[in-house]
Amino acid sequence: MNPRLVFLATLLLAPAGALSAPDVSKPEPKPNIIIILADDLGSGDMSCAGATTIQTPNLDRLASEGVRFTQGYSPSATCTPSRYSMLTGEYAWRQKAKVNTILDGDAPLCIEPGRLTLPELLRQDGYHTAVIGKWHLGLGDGKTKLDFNGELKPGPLEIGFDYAHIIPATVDRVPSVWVEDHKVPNLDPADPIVVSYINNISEEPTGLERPDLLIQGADKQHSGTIINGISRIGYMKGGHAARFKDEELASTVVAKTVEYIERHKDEPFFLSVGLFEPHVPRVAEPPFAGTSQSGVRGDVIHQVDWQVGEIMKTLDRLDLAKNTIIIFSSDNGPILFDGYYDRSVEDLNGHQPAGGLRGWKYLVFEGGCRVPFIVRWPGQIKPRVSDQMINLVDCYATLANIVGQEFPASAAPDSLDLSPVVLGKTDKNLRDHTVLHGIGGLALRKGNWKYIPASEGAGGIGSGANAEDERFAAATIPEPMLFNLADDPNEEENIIKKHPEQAAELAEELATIRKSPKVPTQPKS
Ligand code: NG6
Ligand code: CA
Repeated sequence: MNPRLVFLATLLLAPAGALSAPDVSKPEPKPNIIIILADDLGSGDMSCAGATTIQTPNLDRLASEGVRFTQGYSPSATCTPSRYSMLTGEYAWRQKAKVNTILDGDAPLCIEPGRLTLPELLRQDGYHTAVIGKWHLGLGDGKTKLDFNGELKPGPLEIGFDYAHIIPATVDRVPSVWVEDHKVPNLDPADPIVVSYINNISEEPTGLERPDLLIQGADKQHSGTIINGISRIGYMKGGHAARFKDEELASTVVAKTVEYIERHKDEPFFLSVGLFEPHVPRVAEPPFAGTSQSGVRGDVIHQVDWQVGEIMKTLDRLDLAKNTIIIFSSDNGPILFDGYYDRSVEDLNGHQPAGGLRGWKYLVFEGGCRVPFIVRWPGQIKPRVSDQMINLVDCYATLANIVGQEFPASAAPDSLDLSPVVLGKTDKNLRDHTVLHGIGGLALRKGNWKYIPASEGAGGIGSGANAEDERFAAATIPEPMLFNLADDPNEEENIIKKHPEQAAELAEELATIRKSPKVPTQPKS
């Protein structure tokens, strides 16, 4: 046929708009990013990581559809410094006392407003950004006493988040309320909130006064004002209509998260979800009570799994799964007894929360800092299990690189771009070392060597941690230690006397990293 006629026929038959040149330059839509951080979940707490008395089918599915890192680290063995590092790309201990501690519910914001945090960077790249669940990074400027009846700022909205629905600190600390953007929702002005960590300003009973009212017994530190039958750290008065119910926390996280995803399904979003489990106080929602073979701690891990499953289901329903990166991890390692006599120790039934690793939350031993670490991005990440090292502090540079957003190196000084590792483009260990932070101080892992300097344990940190308590006594390291994790993954044999030169090298390197970030410099992929 005459080519001109072919052209004319095409014109007539073509649907409107089909003749314009194909838009080869049209950028792919930016992937949504959801980081889900559990609270005190151990590297052995998922069934895909060896748990048998606890079942985590949704996490197992997430892992089987993405990469599961067996050498994933939290930057610290406690919450505040870990979350600080994840959002800023900077090790929290560089900030000295401000973020080295575990913050109380009325502590000021520990991230400087205006800082180029990960959410702020993504916001500048066109993302809508939100945080739902546990916050624990402080609220207010610290100049005046925080007033929970007024505007709670600066807070998440001043450091890069467009939306926030959070609980200020931990569920075991007052005030036991949610904060939405700058306000406590459902607050009755006739019943104002008063909070103190020093004086008992409440006429309501404390756990010390009325242990008979408690659904879980508690240690002295957790024996302040009783709210919902649970005594908390600190004292609280008022705000009755705004108080959360412990057995509705997980459902609220799910409801708020689903609502948020539905509202923002048509634009790229970055959502940081802080789950409350399996941190104390452990109260399972009715469908999960008694479902595990490891007591209430196992039950609330089932609740973690359910929440992750609901988020995955929502992405599937809205056809967003393929274009959403999910990172699942934990802010620090596990612990059994952490202030409440909830039978987590007695009911363990042989389960190993840290998968057999030495130590617990608070400590720089592997058990305190090695955490579950799963990244799923369908079609982009080849499903696999990887033993490459990764740290939550790397979320910043890695995600920035994946979405193609540049930032000055000084903005996230300790964050490595591990996108080649995450996307499976290299087998190399681009992170060959990591600094670990616990209540006793710092430690360095380099390759398979692990060096822990001598330290006085909890004495120096002023976190409210009681140094006489055996949980914290383990942070006292009388003699420096050296382990080779390849031969001795559970840090059983201190081989410092056999390898003094190796220990000296790591000690020097730790000192150098303390002084200046990103040393040694990031290896090339
Ligand atoms: C500690 C609490 C502990 C827990 C922790 C914070 C005492 C004796 N212990 O100070 O129960 O609340 O802080 O945990 O007060 S974290 O996961 O948020 O870091
Ligand atoms: Ca934690």
